[in-house]
Parts: sequence; structure tokens; C-alpha cells
Amino acid sequence: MLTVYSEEHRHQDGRAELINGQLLPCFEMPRRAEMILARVREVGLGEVLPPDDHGRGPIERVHRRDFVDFLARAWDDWTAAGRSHDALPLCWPTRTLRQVCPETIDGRLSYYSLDAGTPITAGTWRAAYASAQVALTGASRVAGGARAVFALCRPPGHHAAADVYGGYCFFNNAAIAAQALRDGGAARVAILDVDYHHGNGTQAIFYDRGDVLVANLHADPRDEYPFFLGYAEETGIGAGEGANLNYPMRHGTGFDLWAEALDNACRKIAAWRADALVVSLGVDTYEGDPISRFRLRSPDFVSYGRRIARLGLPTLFVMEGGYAVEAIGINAVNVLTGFEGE
Ligand code: OKP
Ligand code: ZN
Repeated sequence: MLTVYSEEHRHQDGRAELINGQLLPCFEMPRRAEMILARVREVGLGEVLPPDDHGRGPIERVHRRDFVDFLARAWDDWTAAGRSHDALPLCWPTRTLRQVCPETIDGRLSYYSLDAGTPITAGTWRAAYASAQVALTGASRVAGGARAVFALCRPPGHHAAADVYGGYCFFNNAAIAAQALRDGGAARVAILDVDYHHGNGTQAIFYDRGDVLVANLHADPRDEYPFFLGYAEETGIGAGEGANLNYPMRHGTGFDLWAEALDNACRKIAAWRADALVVSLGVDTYEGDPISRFRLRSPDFVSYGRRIARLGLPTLFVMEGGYAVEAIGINAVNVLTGFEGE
């Protein structure tokens, strides 16, 4: 299997995120992608290629132009305001407040973000832009006939919506890739999100569309981030009615229950007759993950990779989360070797 990888991800190296009431070192760190790449090489998964530059056009098929402009300028605006440390927002336009876009950088960080866990740094734009290009290059290979490609994206993407960043995500790489597959001629694209956290951004982007099916397996938002989306009753709206599937599961969920949900999602994807599949591949479902509460073991990742392969669809794997850095390479690549072994 071909892997697409860019070293540009290293430019996203935030110092701290707000988590559990503390500013702690970022869980989403450069070593994550380096460990995955090392494992890709160790098992001889296949060729590793850098991305092509597809420009801003395909990013703006998913994200609002004002949002892309905001990200492109955020660091310069922040330093122009006299700051040299990472940029974090402090308040949000919640109930009782208005959705207006302020002029000052502090107001804009608040307007465009969903949490304080996602620092904007000097290199955020470079890293996020390259991550989107990695996904786009993978999509173009899949459109060109590859059975499967691994887009080793970092930073991740599935929490980012059309004009919202957060949850360590800036551009929604999987959504951008799915849209590129649509624009490249696939009539129906399915997105299967197996990250521990609900992919709220992906769901929001395609919620009213019938041409992209989104299936999400994740921790129940009643007791897990992102809390405000990902409930089972969210099934899509308008033309998208029935094309959004959520499988929330409780803390402590092990592979038996998780694999049942995956099997159900795969049956729905097969019945829906997708032309291509994008997998939002987060491996924070692992029992050793420091911020997550599911109990998958490393061999389980091989087993579910095999199940995904049985769909028989042209498949793009897009890397999302996973924070047990010592095991992240093994777990992510286990999915890919499981897929290839089928
Ligand atoms: C990104 B991805 C909850 C902390 C939440 C943000 C998590 C973002 C995860 N204990 N902080 O979906 O892996
Ligand atoms: Zn996650």
C-alpha cells in the first residue's frame, strides 16, 4: 500500500493545551506521525511519497474562504498584537451571544474555534495545509485506480467543520478527500470514522447531503468530548436524511461490542452502494490511550482492517487521532496490514 507523507507536519508543535482544568503538554505531537512512518518502513508496507500541491481550491470546496483566510493570517495577526507564545481562544459565542465575527485576533480565535485544546503556532498553517495536501494526493491516487492508499495526515481533521477548528484539527482532511473523490467522478462516497472521538466536523459538513454517507463509531458524547454532537438520533437532514450513522459506545467498550458496531456500519455502507471509501483512522480506541476510554488491543486492529477490506471498495485511509505514542505505529499499521492480508 502506498503511503503519502509530508515532513511539514513538524511545524505544528504546540506547547500546551487546556485539558482537565490544566495547561498540559500537547498530546497531539510531531512524534505521533514519526512513529507511524517508522512502522510503515519497518513492516515494508510499500512506497512512501510526498504530496503534490493541489492548492487552496479543493480545501475551499469544504471550508469557507473566510475561515481559510483566518487560518492563513492568524499567527501574523497574533504576533502583531504583541504575543510570541501559542495562540489560544478564551471565550465562545454560546447561547445568548451573537454569531458575529470580530475584527481583533482574540475575537476571531474565539469565533472560529470550538475549544482551547488546539494551539495555533508559528507553523500551524504550513502543517495544516500540508496535511490537507497529503489527503488530496491520496484521494487522487484512489481516483486513479489504486485499491488503497494511506494518507499519513497530521494534524488530524475530523473535528474541523466548514468554518470551525478545534480538537487538534484545522482542515478536515477526510472531508476534503471525500469531496475530491466526488469531484473526480465517484457518485457516492462513504466515510467511516473509527476514531475514539465523534467526528463532529465531518458529520456537520455532509449532514444535508445524500451523496456522502458518514458513519461514526465513537465514545458516547454524553460522557466524552466533543459532547455536543454524535448522538444516535442524528441521522441527517433533507437530502442527507438516512446518510448519517452514529454508533456511540460507553467508556470501557472492548473489541466484541466495538466490532459489532463496525460490522453493522459496514453492512449499511455496502447496502448504500458506495463507489469509494474514506476511513478516518484514529487509533485512540486502544486500551493504552492516555486520553481515551475504550479497550481495544493491538491485534484487534488487524482484525478490523480485514473487515474493512471485505467491503471491496477503493479505500483511502486518512490518519486522525491516537495518543499512546509508543504503540501508535503498531496499531495504525496493523489496520493497514489487516486490510492488505484479506
Ligand atoms: C482529537 B481526535 C478529553 C480531552 C479532549 C480534545 C480531544 C481531541 C481529540 N479528555 N481534548 O479525535 O483524536
Ligand atoms: Zn480521537
